[in-house]
Amino acid sequence: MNLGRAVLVPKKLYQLVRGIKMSTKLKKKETTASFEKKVMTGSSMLVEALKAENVEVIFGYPGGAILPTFDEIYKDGIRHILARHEQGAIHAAEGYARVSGKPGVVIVTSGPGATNVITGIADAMMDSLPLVVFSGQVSTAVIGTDAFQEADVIGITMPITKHNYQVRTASELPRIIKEAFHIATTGRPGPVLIDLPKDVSIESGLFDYSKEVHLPGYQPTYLPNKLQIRKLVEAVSSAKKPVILVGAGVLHAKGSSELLEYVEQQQLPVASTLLGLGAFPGTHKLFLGMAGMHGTYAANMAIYECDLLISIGSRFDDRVTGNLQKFAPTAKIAHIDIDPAEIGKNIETHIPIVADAKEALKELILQNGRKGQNTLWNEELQQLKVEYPLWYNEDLAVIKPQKLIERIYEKTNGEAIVTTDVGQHQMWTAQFFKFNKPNRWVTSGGLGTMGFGFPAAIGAQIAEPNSPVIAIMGDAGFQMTLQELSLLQEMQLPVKLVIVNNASLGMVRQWQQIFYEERYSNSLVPVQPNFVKLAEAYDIKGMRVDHLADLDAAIEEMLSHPGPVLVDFRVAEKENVYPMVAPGAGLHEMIGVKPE
Ligand SMILES: Cc1ncc(C[n+]2csc(CCOP(=O)(O)OP(=O)(O)O)c2C)c(N)n1
Repeated sequence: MNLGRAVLVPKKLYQLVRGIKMSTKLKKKETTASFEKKVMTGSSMLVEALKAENVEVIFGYPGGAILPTFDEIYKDGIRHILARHEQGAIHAAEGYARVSGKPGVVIVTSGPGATNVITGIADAMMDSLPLVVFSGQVSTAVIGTDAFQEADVIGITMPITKHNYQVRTASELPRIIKEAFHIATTGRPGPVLIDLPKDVSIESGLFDYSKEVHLPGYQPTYLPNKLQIRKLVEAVSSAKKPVILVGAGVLHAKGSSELLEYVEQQQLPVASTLLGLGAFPGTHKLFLGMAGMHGTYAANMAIYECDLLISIGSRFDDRVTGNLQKFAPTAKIAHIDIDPAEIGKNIETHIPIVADAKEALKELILQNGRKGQNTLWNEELQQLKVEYPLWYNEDLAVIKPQKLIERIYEKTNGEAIVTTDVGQHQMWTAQFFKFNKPNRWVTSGGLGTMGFGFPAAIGAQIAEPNSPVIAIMGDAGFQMTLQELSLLQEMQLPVKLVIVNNASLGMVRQWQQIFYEERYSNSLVPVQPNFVKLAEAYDIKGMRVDHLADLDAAIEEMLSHPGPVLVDFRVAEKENVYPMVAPGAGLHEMIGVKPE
């Protein structure tokens, strides 16, 4: 039965929000080899299309509605990683995408399989990660009847995907897959979902995998408007207190070397968002550190006092800005972003530049504008870096979590790929691990998803089998997706699992201590599992470290072990992340800037 074109759910609102710009021009892009046209089933088409897109690995979990596709995966031999929970599969795909720069591909079944990837889809949407997610669906004849394992995945994922499709005939599948990869990876990257009813995956149609995508309504703007660039060049020339705020947009655009060149050309100080870390070298003299809630004093004061703030690929997240009324009150704001919907969303912008970050930076370098008179400002900021460094009180016996991160940084020479979960350990890692290279830092920023760090590390290790990968996690977050120990055991990936064990939901405990008069409601977990035995149950080396005296040797043993290792580091339980911008405060109103 041919029902004509796929049901393209009207998504204008979301298209606007995520920068899918309406235009009448035709987009043509040649990315794939031409594939022979032939008649085949929907599920064979899916596998053929993935090969045409040069997909090397799929993350997924099978079930009834997607069985024809898994049968095809079996016959074809295309690499599929069987996670132990769909959430594990999608976070692994996110880690893979973050490190490789390629789209992560996920295949799950209908109903619970699909709903189990919702958190990951929302996470990828918030952090602009390219994913193509296939969800099985019940047959077209029973859609809408509450059939077994039916869920309205199109409805559920509408606000958390860059686009979604429900396929209605096999012959439209090649076009849909082609479009999905194009949409996921171009412009501002994001997740695209394809809902595939079982009968469509069984029926036959003509496989015609075109080289071209025709999406007249989707035309991301890559090249900057030269007049706007001119305005920015002039603003930089006349600025006395300029600062750059760099976000993950620079990483997505692969624009790190251009950023470095531009910064050195103009001698501009740089602050970073959480997700932007690594886009600019963390040990560079002009780097001020992370800005925002747990940012450095120098970065936050630079933003508060600057007269020109140049945001490149950052979206002025509330964790970065603090109280908007008090944000950069005397600054002219320039905002470079590929997504026009971000410009002016949170902050009034004086120089908007809709462009790919790399292209905009290339143009700025080319213009080679007159440098601003900011030597004094740069010196002042250097002084702030020296006077107000990140700090913690040392202890002679107990392992301070900050110390743990510092020592891991030093012992890996900062070369490792580091993933984190969400909480205090995440902030300490962002503060104390200096990322000098792009795409070594994998964390859940926008959604703040506990359970992300471990599966993301598996995906990162699959993307880069020869690089050291360390997952730094809280005791609570690790337990949200620890079922993937089974996958780690099976694959024997050399991922190092670091549990920063403070026997509590640390970040929650910190907020309760500071803002809820120490009423620790459901945040203390004094009874902890035996993580060593847990690791050993999966034939993974397990270690526990209680004393500072054993810290260095334990880190060395962990790093030199050829296979996977889990280390339960028992750290100081009541340590807080400082400095901190309390909710409602401005960036200049940080607490805990200096030791008490
Ligand atoms: C799925 C999910 N549930 C709840 C939260 C809220 N939350 C943020 S941090 C945190 C505590 C995390 O504890 P742990 O993993 O031990 O890390 P720590 O803060 O101690 O380093 C919680 C509950 C969240 N971010 N994600």
